[in-house]
Amino acid sequence: MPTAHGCRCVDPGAPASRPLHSSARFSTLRFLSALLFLTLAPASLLPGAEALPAASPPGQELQLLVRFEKPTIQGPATESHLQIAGCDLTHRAGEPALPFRTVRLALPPGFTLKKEGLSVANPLPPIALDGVGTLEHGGPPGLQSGIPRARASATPDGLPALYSSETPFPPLLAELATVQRKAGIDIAVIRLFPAQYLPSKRTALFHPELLLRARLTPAPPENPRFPSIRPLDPSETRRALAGFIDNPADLEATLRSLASPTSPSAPAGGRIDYLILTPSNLVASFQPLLEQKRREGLTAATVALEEIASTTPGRDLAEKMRNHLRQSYTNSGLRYLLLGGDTTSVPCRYAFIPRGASPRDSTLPCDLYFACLDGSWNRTGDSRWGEVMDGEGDADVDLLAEIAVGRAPVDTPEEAAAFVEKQLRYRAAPPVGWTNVLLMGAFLGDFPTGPAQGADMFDPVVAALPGYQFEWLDDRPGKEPKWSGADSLAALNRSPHLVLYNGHGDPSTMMRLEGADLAPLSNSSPFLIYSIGCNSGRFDNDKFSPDCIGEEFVKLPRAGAVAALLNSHLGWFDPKHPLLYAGEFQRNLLQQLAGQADVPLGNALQRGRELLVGQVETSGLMTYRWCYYEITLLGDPGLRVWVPGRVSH
Ligand SMILES: [Ca+2]
Ligand SMILES: [Ca+2]
Ligand SMILES: [Ca+2]
Repeated sequence: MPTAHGCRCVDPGAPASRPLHSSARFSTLRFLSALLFLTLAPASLLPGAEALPAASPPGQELQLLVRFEKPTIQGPATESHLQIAGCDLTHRAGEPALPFRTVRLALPPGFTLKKEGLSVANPLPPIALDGVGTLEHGGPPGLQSGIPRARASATPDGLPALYSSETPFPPLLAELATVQRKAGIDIAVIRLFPAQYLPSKRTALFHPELLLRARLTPAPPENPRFPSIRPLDPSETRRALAGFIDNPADLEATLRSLASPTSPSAPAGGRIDYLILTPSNLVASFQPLLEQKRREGLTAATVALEEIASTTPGRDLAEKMRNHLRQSYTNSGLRYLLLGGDTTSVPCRYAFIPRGASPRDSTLPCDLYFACLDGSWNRTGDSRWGEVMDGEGDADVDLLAEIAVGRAPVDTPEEAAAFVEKQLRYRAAPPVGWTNVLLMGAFLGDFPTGPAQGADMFDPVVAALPGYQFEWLDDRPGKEPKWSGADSLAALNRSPHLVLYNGHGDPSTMMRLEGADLAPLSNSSPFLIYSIGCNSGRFDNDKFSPDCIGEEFVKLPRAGAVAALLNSHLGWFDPKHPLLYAGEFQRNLLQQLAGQADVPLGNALQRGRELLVGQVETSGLMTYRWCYYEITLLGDPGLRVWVPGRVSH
């Protein structure tokens, strides 16, 4: 695959999501952080949702009563927002931004949900909200050329019927986003709208309670080539879905009905919690990491890729690897996968999201393929994986992971040994500056909505990390860089624990550094990086091209990063509300790390990602889907991150 380099044109007429490639010009937008941050708590942690007993006959209808706190109206009357605790906002081109609550319902075996099966009742009369003003509308969901239809309806002028209508919008209070499967259980993802807008009157209706009814229908037959998989141990299903679904009592009933009357016997081939897939010449280099996992109580194993290539069916090596993982998940209890090599030896899968005129701009390296193990990920059987119709039974492709996945982007035994050494040293004791966070924010550019600053995305990050100290490299309030690569290097050498970079990037550039600038790095403890910039995690270079800078950070012997969370292609933000898109995924990961004791990095990444599954689009330019697919962990998915106040040795 070719890699994308250089500058992409910015359309000054489109207040849209923007890619975070480098070389944009640099200014300040006071960011409405409170307004957007309200939406973030996992739904299951929120008060106000209670599952009601299933209607008769059992198993064919699920009901959920959801109560909502009263909305607040924020912003100027010409561009206001309705905010409701526990709700996200829609971001649809030209449409008024409205709060919705993502509901995730575990379905009983053998049943599915279609959109016709959804209905909503209002147990209480709606409350009229005056003084709402004109709600801010979503910008066009991208700026790439070649998609004129998206642009035509990108403003309210393109949707005259909606804005002149006397009918409350949206007309339906519930919308089926997708039916997914995780840990053997089907999960209906539903958007529930507690407020409706009356554009012609600039008022709204608020529904303080909504009773969601999901009438189920028989599930379609399975694809015999990719039959359903279940975890070896039913308790894994309970663990995987805890805090994620809104009807845990229904799940418990399902698990009881599936439970074997006798204790499960040990798997014939032995249990494998943690697996490294690597070419045979790197097996020995990863051995110390296996031993560390065993000391942590996991059963760990390495399988040589050559063995999988010769024994496992599949149309190519990536599919053979995934078929092996599906077997290992079902038969051996697999939970973690480390891809032990760069793409020259351990292939990635390329996912397809139509985004622009060029196939290059629609195809991205996507290790999520090895985490989401249901179905084939390419039901249509063509050369495009991860399309919205590539799930089984005409459903969306699998978006909910069975296992946590990371990649060690190494090519040689020496590189693998250096990678492993940093993993072991990081876990041996808390890093030197383990409560220190380096925040790097860069000016993102001038837009029709005003200047945008990467540092504005850090407000929720700071709130999510109590007990940490923050060092800032920050261009605000100006439009010129206030910090240089030398400043970056000096701050990194003070050995912070977390390094967050919110600015533009490309395969060779991040934090105003290039790969060749990293040699003087001498941080005494390896740090953890999260960058939302474009392409700094573009790990799929061919053997004639240099690795991306994110790989260089992770590969650097002794110093640099223990792990990096990076975009494998374009990163996206909203110039008016920079947190949107890539920043939300970053914030979610940090909330996951800070909120739980000893949560492994790969699990934190995946849970943070999956809490945004209600935003993943199936049409338009699919900006959330793009972010969802591309965030890549270069590092050990089982790495337990040191968190102040939540230390275990
Ligand atoms: Ca799945
Ligand atoms: Ca396909
Ligand atoms: Ca590479």
